[in-house]
Amino acid sequence: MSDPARPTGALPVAGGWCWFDRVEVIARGSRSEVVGLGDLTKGDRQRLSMPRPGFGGLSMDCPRIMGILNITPDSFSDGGLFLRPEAALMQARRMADGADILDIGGESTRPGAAEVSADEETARTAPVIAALRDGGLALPISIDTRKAAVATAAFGAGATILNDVTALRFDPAMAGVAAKAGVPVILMHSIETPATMQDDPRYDDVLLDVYDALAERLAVARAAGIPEDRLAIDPGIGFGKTLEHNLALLARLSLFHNLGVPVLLGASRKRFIGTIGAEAEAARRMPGSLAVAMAGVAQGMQMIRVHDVAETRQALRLWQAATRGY
Ligand code: HH2
Repeated sequence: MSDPARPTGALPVAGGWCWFDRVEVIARGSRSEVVGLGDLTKGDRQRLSMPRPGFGGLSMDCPRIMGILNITPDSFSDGGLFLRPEAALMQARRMADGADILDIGGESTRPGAAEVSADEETARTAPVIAALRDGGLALPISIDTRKAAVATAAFGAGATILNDVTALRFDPAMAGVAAKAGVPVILMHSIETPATMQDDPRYDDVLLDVYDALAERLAVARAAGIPEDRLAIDPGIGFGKTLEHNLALLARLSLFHNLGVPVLLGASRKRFIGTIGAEAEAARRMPGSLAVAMAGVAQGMQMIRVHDVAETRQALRLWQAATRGY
């Protein structure tokens, strides 16, 4: 909840801007049940309410905006726009105004996308990251890649966060590289590869399957030497998910706070926004993207990954002011 009429005894969600005074208990094969805080163990209450550690140098007590820079010819909404280094730099500088993090990627992971070689992906991303740092940009930069070689080059050029849409599954060297670099890591849920992930994806229970898979990836990351206070998770909207799957996840995003780490939501301009919002053109899905981003903020999502940074900043300022009442 984010209502100012907050009952005594309500607890903060992850030390942030939302609160809760009841929880929904969800289990496989049985109906969910809403219970009061008194029915939780002390450990449960603590895990859900304690402040999250800072991530990539950013405190997690207010929603953070991650601006997307795709240096690709074929990304689903901005493919080709920022492939030239000068265009990429201009867009990065434009976004740096309202963004808390810049997320730079050199390979499209849209449904059906073909793999790009590590050399090509590095050539697209590392020089732009280096030029941004040379120009004095101080914002955290995440490298959006599933390949260890690309990540290594990006860290060398000045990236400070790893964003892996396969949660360290794709490249066996990735976990070791991230542990050694000492960078924070975003573990996103996905299945298979972009080429095949939308071929009839199935889950027993999408919410609990994604939750369990992320719990398993967190354990793998910790075992590889990446400490918990450097990990964040993301349910991976649109990655091996149908419209129904995406909506089931969005309606109960707050479940993911139970994994004890910051949660990122990336829904910007994705296909389900076009379907429900009746907008075939991805670049025209900003209004729907804002609505979904604010729905995520209302469930305590600590990071929101977006294409339209200035518009999201404006929406967030207004969401915050209108829910606070001052
Ligand atoms: N979505 C995309 C890429 N990377 N990373 C995280 N953590 N979460 C996401 O939801 C996510 C992501 C896909 O979107 P985009 O980068 O706009 O497109 P493309 O993959 O076609 O470059």
